[in-house]
Amino acid sequence: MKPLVIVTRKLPASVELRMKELFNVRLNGDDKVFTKEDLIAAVKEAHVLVTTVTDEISGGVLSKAAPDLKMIANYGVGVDHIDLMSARDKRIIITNTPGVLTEDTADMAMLLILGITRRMSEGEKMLRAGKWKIWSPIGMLGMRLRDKNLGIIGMGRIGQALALRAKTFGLNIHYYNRQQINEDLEKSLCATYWASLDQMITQMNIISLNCSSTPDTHHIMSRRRIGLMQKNAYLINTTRGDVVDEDALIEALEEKTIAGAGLDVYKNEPNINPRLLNLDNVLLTPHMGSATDEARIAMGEKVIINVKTFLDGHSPGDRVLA
Ligand code: 8YV
Repeated sequence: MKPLVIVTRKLPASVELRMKELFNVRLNGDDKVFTKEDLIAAVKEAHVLVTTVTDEISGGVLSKAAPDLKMIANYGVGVDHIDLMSARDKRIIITNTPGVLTEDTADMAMLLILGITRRMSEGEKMLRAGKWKIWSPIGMLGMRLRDKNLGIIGMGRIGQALALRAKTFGLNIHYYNRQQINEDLEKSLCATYWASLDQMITQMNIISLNCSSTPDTHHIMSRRRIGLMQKNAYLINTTRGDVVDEDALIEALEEKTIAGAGLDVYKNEPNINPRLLNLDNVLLTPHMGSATDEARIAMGEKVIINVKTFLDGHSPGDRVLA
């Protein structure tokens, strides 16, 4: 009997087809999201579990895993929904899909920067509601990007890809990162490193969150740090909701102590805080940074390669904890 691979969500057709050719796979035909009970049943039966961001693989779920569960191959980069320490204790290998969604997620961050500073969503809503009466010299004014300061928190793959784009739009690139990136790369991105995140925040017109979500980055944009932002500054988040204190952000947006926010990710996805929905100074998208045909197929390819490598007795390239 070949090892059983259970996939929790419906994946692109070509990915599922290849999985059927290669593995003894159980797909999720109707794409019904697994409940906690479904996940427990899956970890009791599978040798390999293919998860996504919508599966909460807690220590509780993993405590029910049968010894046969050897691998969790995540479809996506972020693994904050998986209890990594419990997985390590149980010697379950975790893999993810880095690299193949970098460009698309950076595009999304750039789109949110352009969209919120030029009030795109607000303008479109006004037009669709039949409220656009006449062109006005003082109507729908936004902020020009050229010569403004963009502060990138997290200068990894996606942060760097955003810096490249933003440079082309004339933004000055600043960044905060666990480690300063190498000098050549810094030069090529025209990026200025800040050792103090607090100091960087006070000087920025736009702040973009591009760090991964870990216990260290939880609420990295805390209430206090949101309070350090300029009144005309914007916050962009394409990583995970928990890197921002969402309640404090909403208050700042309501009280207009900052200019606006472009958000692709939220605290309790897909349940969006209704106060956010009532605001005009936000541009909100439903966690779609990697939502291109190309990225989603490439993510599937990565999962297939990781699982196949593992089942063939080798160490997969994208192991999260080595
Ligand atoms: C994915 C993401 O689509 O890769 C990530 O971490 O945030 C998304 O772009 C999602 O996580 C799929 O699991």
